Amino acid sequence: MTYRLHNRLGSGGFVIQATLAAAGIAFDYDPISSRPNESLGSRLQGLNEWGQVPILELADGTRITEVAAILAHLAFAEPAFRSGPTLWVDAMPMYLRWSVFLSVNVYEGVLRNSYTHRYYSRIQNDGLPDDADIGIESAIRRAATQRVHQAFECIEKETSQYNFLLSDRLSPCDVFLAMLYAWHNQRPDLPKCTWITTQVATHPSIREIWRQNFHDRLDFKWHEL
Ligand SMILES: N[C@@H](CCC(=O)N[C@@H](CS)C(=O)NCC(=O)O)C(=O)O
Repeated sequence: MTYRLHNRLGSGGFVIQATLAAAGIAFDYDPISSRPNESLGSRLQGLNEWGQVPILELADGTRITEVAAILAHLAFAEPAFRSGPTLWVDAMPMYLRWSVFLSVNVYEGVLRNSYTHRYYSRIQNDGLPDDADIGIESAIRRAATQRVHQAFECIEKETSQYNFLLSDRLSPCDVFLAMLYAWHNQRPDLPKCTWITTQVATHPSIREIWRQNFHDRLDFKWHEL
């Protein structure tokens, strides 16, 4: 087996699981058990000091973390990952731009909603006075949700000439966007992001993987549309 994907069901490794499967690339799946929004435990710590999934392990034992880095590696290393029959990386510069944009501006914003206490604790440690603590968790969540929404709006505007992010064909970036958009706390009211998410969740090569990961975790059943 060339690749081993360490992930927790319903987590960011969905993107890697779905894109490897869509590209027809064999991999071994190591399920890490824990609940969403909870720490992933000592076994994971041994694999990734930062304590997060996904982790893609290569044949030589190298372990790559960070969804954007894994997507970049696979696009460079695997022709089937970038040139069909399901996934197409039609423009490498834009592929790098949008996968990193999704990581740093959207995924990070989603984490502020899921793990708000991390950002809050840091503020407390910085010595803000007590009265600044009132309502700060909900303020962080609201600001993060707004910022994530703006990031999706930016993507819609900047890619308006195409159906998908890079072209009129599905790319791994679209799979990444779909997961993050489905996680977004707001009503799915951005037309392009909604359309891409529906295409990804109902894609014949992806629908079952979406169901396994998100059926029990997301109220909105994108894969049943
Ligand atoms: N920047 C990372 C974020 C990965 C991430 O936040 N993964 C979550 C699951 S969706 C996680 O492992 N959370 C556990 C934790 O942070 O303790 C990436 O792009 O891969």
